Amino acid sequence: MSQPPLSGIKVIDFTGVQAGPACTQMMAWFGADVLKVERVGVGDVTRRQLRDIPDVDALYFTQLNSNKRSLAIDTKTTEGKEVMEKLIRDADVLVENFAPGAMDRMGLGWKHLHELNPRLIFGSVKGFNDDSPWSDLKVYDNVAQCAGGAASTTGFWDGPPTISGAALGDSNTGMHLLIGILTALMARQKTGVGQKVSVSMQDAVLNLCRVKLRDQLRLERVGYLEEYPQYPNGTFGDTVPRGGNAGGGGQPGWVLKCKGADTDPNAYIYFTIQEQNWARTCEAIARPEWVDDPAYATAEARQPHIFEIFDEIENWLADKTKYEAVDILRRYEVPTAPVMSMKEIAYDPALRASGSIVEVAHKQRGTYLTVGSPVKFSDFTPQITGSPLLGEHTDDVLTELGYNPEAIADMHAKGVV
Ligand code: CAO
Repeated sequence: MSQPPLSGIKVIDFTGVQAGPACTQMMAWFGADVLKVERVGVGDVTRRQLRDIPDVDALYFTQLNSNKRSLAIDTKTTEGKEVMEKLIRDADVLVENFAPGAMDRMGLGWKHLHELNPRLIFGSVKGFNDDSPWSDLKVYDNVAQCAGGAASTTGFWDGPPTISGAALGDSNTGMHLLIGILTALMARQKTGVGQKVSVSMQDAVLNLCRVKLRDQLRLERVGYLEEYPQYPNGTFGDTVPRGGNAGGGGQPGWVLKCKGADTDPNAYIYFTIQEQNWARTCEAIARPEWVDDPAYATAEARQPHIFEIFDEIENWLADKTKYEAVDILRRYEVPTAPVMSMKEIAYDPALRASGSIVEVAHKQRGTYLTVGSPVKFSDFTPQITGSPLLGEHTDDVLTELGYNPEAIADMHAKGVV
């Protein structure tokens, strides 16, 4: 392919923190011209959050804003708003994830954007849908994980609701928004008209929790959930409990300890007991007698003492590292993988080879490590480049819009850019 798939698509990236930037970053990876519009002298708050090097853009920013250009401009000034409106007239997509009402307060609500450019697609992230009783709330990732059902179903039954390390509220919402924007771009090919695409973080989390809603309905009908650790020896209330590390499907599984767990907090594997693979699983863990033993032979017979079975498997794992264990178990088709630490992920040669972890150049840092595209194409390889410095492309963009050097200097002097 000579051109990246989204080349020619102009995106105004009016986003901050994680949910919006994750969406526009992926558009940039796929070839769109993504212009990040940021506050003068401040920029996206993540430039300064959790810095590891003084006065240098934080990794939080660099990992979510690669392949973009940056325009620093005060969009609340007359001149700044004029620049924004020029950009909007020529853009395909504008994405924002400000606090509820912020776009309207800036005079850039959907109605006005649509009038300025009927072809424009307007992507918007908020914590909650417009008709939610919580629509006015400011929301970060963990808030959404709680509101979307993930927290109440994550963790152990004797502990509090728990947040996932995966950004289910943030980057996940950005991915949902991206699907919506690409769909709207396809619709525009037929109609010639853009539309507003909204995703609430609560909905994006819920969309990943559908098996938990499935479980709620099952629980209401039969009063128990046979794949949860609470079955059959514990009790169920009227809502889906936290299931620890239980599998979410019909195959029981658990995180099991391997050799070295006393000193390495990640010396574990996930072990799945696949029903149709029970005989080979027994062979793999050197318990061939379990194949025909009535106490072990069926899933129903195993469930009452499933934790004794997991204990036995841990005994088998005690003299094997997680990698050795997986190497044995893979030969018997046991669905399994080591628990990977972030350190192992960062230096994993296979993830590097596949472009899933990449090292990119940055003007202040030298290089930095970041997550590359999780989407692989047969005819296109995303080229990940570093994130822009604040306002790095301000003058270029103003020149492209037709401002002469004097006008640009005047805007600098007034603090508009
Ligand atoms: N020039 C001038 N003003 C600008 C500007 C620019 N280039 N860019 C932003 N602003 C203004 C906004 O208009 C807003 O002004 P008002 O408060 O007067 O309307 C102000 O800067 C701050 O906007 P904000 O949305 O960033 O506000 P915040 O930091 O208080 O809240 C957040 C942050 C994330 C809680 C909120 O934006 C939010 O709830 N967003 C929706 C959900 C979301 O995406 N959450 C974050 C997910 S990632 O963790």
